[in-house]
Parts: sequence; C-alpha cells; structure tokens
Amino acid sequence: MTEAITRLGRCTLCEAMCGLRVTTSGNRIVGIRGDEDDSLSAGHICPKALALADLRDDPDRLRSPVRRTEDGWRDISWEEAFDLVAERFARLRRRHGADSVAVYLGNPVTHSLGAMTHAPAFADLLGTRNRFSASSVDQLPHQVVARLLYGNQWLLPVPDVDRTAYFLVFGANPAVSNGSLMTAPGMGRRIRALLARGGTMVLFDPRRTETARLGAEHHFVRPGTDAALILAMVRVILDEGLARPAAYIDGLDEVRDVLAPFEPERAEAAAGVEPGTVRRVAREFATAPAAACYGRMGVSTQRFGTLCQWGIQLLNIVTGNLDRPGGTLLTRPAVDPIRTRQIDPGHQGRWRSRVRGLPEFGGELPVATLAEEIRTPGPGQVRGLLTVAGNPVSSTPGGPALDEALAGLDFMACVDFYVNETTRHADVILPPTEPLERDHYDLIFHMLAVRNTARYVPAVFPKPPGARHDWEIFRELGRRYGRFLRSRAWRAALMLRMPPERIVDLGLRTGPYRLSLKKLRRSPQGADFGELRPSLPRRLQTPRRRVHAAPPSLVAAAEEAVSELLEPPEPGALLLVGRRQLRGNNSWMHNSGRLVKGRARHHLLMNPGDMAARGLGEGDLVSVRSPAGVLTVEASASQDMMPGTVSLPHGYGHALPGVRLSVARRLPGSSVNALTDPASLDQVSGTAVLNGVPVTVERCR
Ligand SMILES: Nc1nc2c(c(=O)[nH]1)N[C@H]1C(S)=C(S)[C@@H](COP(=O)(O)OP(=O)(O)OC[C@H]3O[C@@H](n4cnc5c(=O)[nH]c(N)nc54)[C@H](O)[C@@H]3O)O[C@H]1N2
Ligand SMILES: Nc1nc2c(c(=O)[nH]1)N[C@H]1C(S)=C(S)[C@@H](COP(=O)(O)OP(=O)(O)OC[C@H]3O[C@@H](n4cnc5c(=O)[nH]c(N)nc54)[C@H](O)[C@@H]3O)O[C@H]1N2
Ligand code: SF4
Ligand SMILES: [Mo]
Repeated sequence: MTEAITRLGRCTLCEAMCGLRVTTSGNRIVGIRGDEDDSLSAGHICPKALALADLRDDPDRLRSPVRRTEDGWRDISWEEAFDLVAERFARLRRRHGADSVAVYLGNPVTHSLGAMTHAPAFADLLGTRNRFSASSVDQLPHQVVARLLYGNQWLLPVPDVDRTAYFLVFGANPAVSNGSLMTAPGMGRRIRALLARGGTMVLFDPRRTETARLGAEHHFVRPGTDAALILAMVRVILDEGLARPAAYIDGLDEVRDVLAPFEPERAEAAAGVEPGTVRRVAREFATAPAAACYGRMGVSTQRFGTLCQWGIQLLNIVTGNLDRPGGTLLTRPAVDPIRTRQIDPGHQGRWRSRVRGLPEFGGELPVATLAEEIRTPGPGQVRGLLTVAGNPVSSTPGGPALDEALAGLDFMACVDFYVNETTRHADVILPPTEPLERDHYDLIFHMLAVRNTARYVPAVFPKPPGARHDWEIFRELGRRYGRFLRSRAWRAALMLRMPPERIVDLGLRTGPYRLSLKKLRRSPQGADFGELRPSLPRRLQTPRRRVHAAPPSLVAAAEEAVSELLEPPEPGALLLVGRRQLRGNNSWMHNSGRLVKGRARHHLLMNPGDMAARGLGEGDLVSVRSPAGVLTVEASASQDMMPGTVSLPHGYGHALPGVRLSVARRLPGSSVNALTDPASLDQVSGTAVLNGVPVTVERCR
C-alpha cells in the first residue's frame, strides 16, 4: 500500500485555470478537489476536473507512437516515428514546395505549455502558408477588432465581472463554459454575487440557458441578427447624448453616420427584440455606475461575427466603460509578449488561399477552406498535413467532406493521444504526455483573466519512462526536419531548442513584475497582483496611441450588411444554434465514463410549437437538413428554445470506422458540423458560421 500524497495541480481543460488538489497513491489519482487557496479559482472546479483521472487511466489513450498499416495500427519507436515524419514532410516540400504541407493547431495547444511554445515554432520551420487553427471556428472576430481598434490582436479587454454593476452579455453561456476570453473560474458564483450586490445581468440568447437561469434578465434574439441589435444600442446612446468616451477616442461622427439605418424599430423585425427593450437596455447600460458588455461564441461564429464584436467594443467605448474598473480592462500579465512586441500584432491579406482566395489573418487561413485546398488539384495543392491537438473532422464546418479529403492525403501526422475522427487518417500519431505529467504555466489565459495572477504548476506525476512532452516531440521533429532544409530558419530552430521553462523564465524576467521562475516557484499557490487596473491609452499599439472607433473596413462591412442584416425572417424558417455542455469538452472528453454517464444529452432541442407544427413527438427521430448536409437525431421539446430556432451540441458522432474511443463510440448523436457550411463565413474575418444555420426538420420515415 503506497501512501496517499496531495499535490497542487491545475486543470487545463478549459480557460478557467482552476487550481486543484490532487491526491495520489503511487502512480494513481485517488481524489481531486478544488484548491481553496488559489486566488483565482478559490476552490471552484466543475465535473470535468474529476475526469482528469479517467484521462490518465484511459486504456484508449496512446502512450507511444503508432503507424497505420494495412493490418491496423502498429507500435513503432520514437526514433522511427520522428524520422518518418521529418523525411516525408521534407520530401513533399522538395517535390511540391513548402505550401504542400498544411498545419492545423487545435484548441488544447493553448492549454499545453510545451505545445504553445513549440508547435508554432515547428510550423514556422515547415514554412507553409497553409496554416490553420481552431481560431477560425472560434474567437477570430475578437482578434480582428482588437487589431483594428487597439493596434494588437491580443489587446482584448476583459469584463471586470467582480466589480461591474451591469453585465450585458450576447451569445455566451458562462454558467456552462466558465467563461471564454474571460478567465473567471466559478462564473456561477460570480454572477450570483453580482446580482446579490444589486447589480444587473442582461442576456441575449436564442435559448434560455443555464446562465439565464441564474437570475439574469433574458431576451430571445433571432440567431445571426445581434449586430443589428448591438449597433442599434450604440445608436440610441449616441442619439440621446449619453456618450462619455475617453479623450483618446476618435471617429465617433463616422460611427454615427454608419449607424443611421440601425433604428431599434428596424432591428426588431429582424432580431425579434422589442424596440422598447433595446432603448431601455442601452440607457441602463450607458448610465450604470460601471458596465461591461461581452459576447462570445454565439456572436463570434455567426454571419456578422466581426460586426458584433465591433459593436460590443463600441458599447464599452462610447459609454466610457472601456478601461474602467467594473467595465472592461486589459490585464497586466507577468509574461507579457504584447508589451515586449514578441507577439504578432496581426495583419490581414498578406496572402490568400489558393482555391477561394480568402485572406490570411495573423498568418493563418480560415479552416473552412482546408478540405478544398486538399481536394483541388494543381500547383500548391495540400498533400500533407500535420495536426496538433485538434479534431477538425469533428470541429470544423463540412466535417464529413474534410474527412473524405484527409483519406486522399499523401502523408498525415498527428501529435495527439487519441485515435479520433481526424487522427484515424494519420500515417503516424505521436502522443505526448498527459496534462498532469507536465509542468504548466498559462501563457494565454493569465493574459485574459479577471485578476492579475501568475502561477507555475509543477507536474503532479513524473514523466513515464520513454514518454515525450509536446515540446520534446517538436524539438526532435525540428532537429531532423532541419537537416533537410537548404537554408536554415534560425529563429524557429533556436526557439525549438529552448525548453519551455526557459521561455517562461525569460518572459517573467522581462515582464512587468520582474519575476523569475525561481521566484515564482517559491509561491506554489502563485502570485497575485490584484485587480485589473486602467492602463489606456498607454498600452495602445495604434498610431499616436489613439483609438479610431470607425476603421474603414468595419464601416464598409456595416454598410454592406444593412440590407441582409435588417431583413425579417421567412415565416416557418428554422435556424440552428450550438450548445456547450458541462459534461463535455468540445470533441474530446466523451471517452470519460464518469462524464458521459446518466441521461443522453445529444438531442435536437426544439420549441414545442415548432414540433407540433411538424407533427413531431418527444424523442422522434428527425432528419435535419441544411444547404450543406443532413443528419438524423432525436428531437426533444424545450420551452427554453426561441420559436424558430433549434439547438444541437457539437463534438458528437464518434462511431466512425477506426475511431479508438471505446466509451465515446457508444454515445448516440451525430456531428453537427455535417450541417454547418464551409462556404458560409463571416466575410470580414473568415470565421465559420456555426450559429444561425438555416435548417429544415422532418420526421424520419
Ligand atoms: N463545459 C464546457 N466548457 C467549455 C467548453 C466545452 O466544450 N465544455 N469549451 C470551451 C471553449 S473552446 C470555448 S470557445 C468556450 C465558449 O464559451 P461560450 O461562448 O460561453 O459557450 P457556448 O455554449 O458556445 O455559448 C454560446 C451561446 O450563444 C448562443 N447563441 C447561438 N447563436 C446565437 C446568436 O446568433 N446570437 C446570440 N445572442 N446567441 C447565440 C447559444 O445558444 C449559446 O448559449 O467554452 C469553453 N468552455
Ligand atoms: N458546430 C460547432 N463547431 C465548433 C464549435 C461550436 O460551438 N459549434 N466550437 C468551436 C471551438 S470554440 C473550438 S475551440 C473547436 C475545438 O476544436 P479542435 O481544437 O479541433 O478540437 P478539440 O475537440 O478541442 O480536440 C482536441 C484534440 O486535442 C487532443 N489533446 C488534448 N490535450 C492535448 C495535449 O495536451 N497535447 C496534444 N498534442 N493533444 C491534446 C485531444 O486528444 C483531441 O483529439 O471546435 C469548434 N467547433
Ligand atoms: S471549469 Fe472545469 S474544466 Fe474548466 S478549468 Fe475549472 S475544473 Fe477544469
Ligand atoms: Mo473554443
């Protein structure tokens, strides 16, 4: 019997960065609870933290490299795997040019320190313009707007939830997601505290969500129309003389001009929100002692995602709530690559995708175009693919078409520890250590948190013999691939040789608190630098440190959008939206028995009236059809759905041939991304439209 030991850890499954106390016995986890002393999470955890034990023990999780052969997967040595990947990518480059190998970086890259520091460096070494990531099915509109308004794509003001008096939210469900681009573990508790101190939360969402149920004032909004609503609110505030912008704001006259068509009465026909509500909320927001407006997936991954995010920034800007305590503020992270200008401030249109001519942003192309880049022959065709911590077959629009395209690649390698819907096509899979086996410092989410904190979390378990961390995989791939290059990419090669803790140490030393890794390690619970503080205009990276509120590209986009945006819906039409779930994590935690147990959660939620109109009963199998595809799923009545809208969660549909997820495979449900359309993008940013997808629903015969 080994003695039980409790160690401090951190959950890296979502953006909340909850502090953990992990009790171990030898190599096993015997208990996980929240760490009450963590200054950010204060003991909070959600059910997913406990599933870290399932992830650790999961017999389906790969522990060493595998190669696909005609008789199935064969274990191979790391040496063989590294040589094979380096050689095959080099060969493609030699024959067809660097762009013939594409890279896709998935969401957990941001949650693994070593993937964060080393995967982009290896992609640099590959030198391809066909770079993709989960950003273009996620937060890209925020980055586009931040670059245009504040001069850097990562200058993302965070809502000061703990001090605000008025929290206005569009298309986010933080009670389930625990916040995104707003690291605030325990969002339920924080929202209840806001209401308890007499504050207000107003939520616009086509579903009455778990967040609405915490006591927020909730309004239905027709999917895809928020921009009309948000811009109408800005207009009301400007018209009624309620604007109080800071001295460094320019361009509000141009904003006023472009907003002329956005009358609350016209917005009503499209969005289904009463003009009286729009006016009242706008006035309350403008006159509250401190107010913060925030919007996430529902208003990012929709047809006017960038206009929505512009409108949200404008609401904060015109009311003087940008950079005000209780409004929205920038963090001051201990490692601050924005300040030291080590991070790309963002650029757009330096090159375009080959087939559809879509502009890059910040060096990446919209992932909605990946399948056609693989399928379309000709010079520059994508023939090889590296995916890192991603599952684009499940998570990107037109997943089934991408699935087919992947089968036609010359060579595919994946850095991942599961054989999932995507990696089943790989020639080689290189599995990294699991999250509790490695040290962690959060380079991204400290930058987006509601408090300034810094924490270095040593691994809970030692690295198993023979295992490799994400960064070690890329360092080794880089070393071998580099031998094939005629000219050396020095910067990338140098970066690949540096261990992540060195990079963190350097970042801390050059950061605003002049820390070092040694100093930070002395406080195992982390350092707390307190609440967010005003820092504008000093931190702006725009010319003359001023904010031009009406960037020409956004003005043009708003003008162009007017007729489509203000168009009333066709009677009887249905629009599909997404739904995140507390017991799931995008496409990849469904193999945890303890998360998926209990009732099924994959149903299509529909308003009872819409079901009756189609003669549907509870649990009926229906076929859902969009311009892009069709799927079958059980329907379930929900009074929480706005009439004319239906909701499906993403990340289901695991039962494809070869997928090695024995628990997940047994789950019913289909991939919603069979319905989302790779042709349908937010024009400004290239972000996929995942919400507000037109569908028809009928009973399966
Ligand atoms: N438990 C859990 N937590 C997670 C994740 C997870 O998979 N599971 N994923 C993490 C990730 S990667 C992210 S990016 C975050 C996302 O965090 P959130 O954005 O907070 O999460 P979603 O559930 O996608 O919330 C989107 C909401 O928008 C609504 N919506 C859809 N269309 C529209 C629209 O047109 N207008 C408006 N106003 N609303 C609309 C939907 O009904 C939904 O309630 O969550 C993170 N946290
Ligand atoms: N319809 C629809 N589609 C969506 C969304 C939606 O709301 N609706 N949400 C979108 C959003 S916000 C996101 S972020 C994306 C997510 O989409 P992706 O990033 O493409 O996929 P994930 O489901 O996060 O899959 C993560 C993969 O990373 C692996 N992994 C986990 N940890 C590690 C690690 O430490 N190292 C390595 N190397 N691999 C690891 C897992 O095994 C899994 O295979 O989905 C998007 N797709
Ligand atoms: S909210 Fe849940 S998944 Fe997210 S970090 Fe905390 S415990 Fe992990
Ligand atoms: Mo995401």
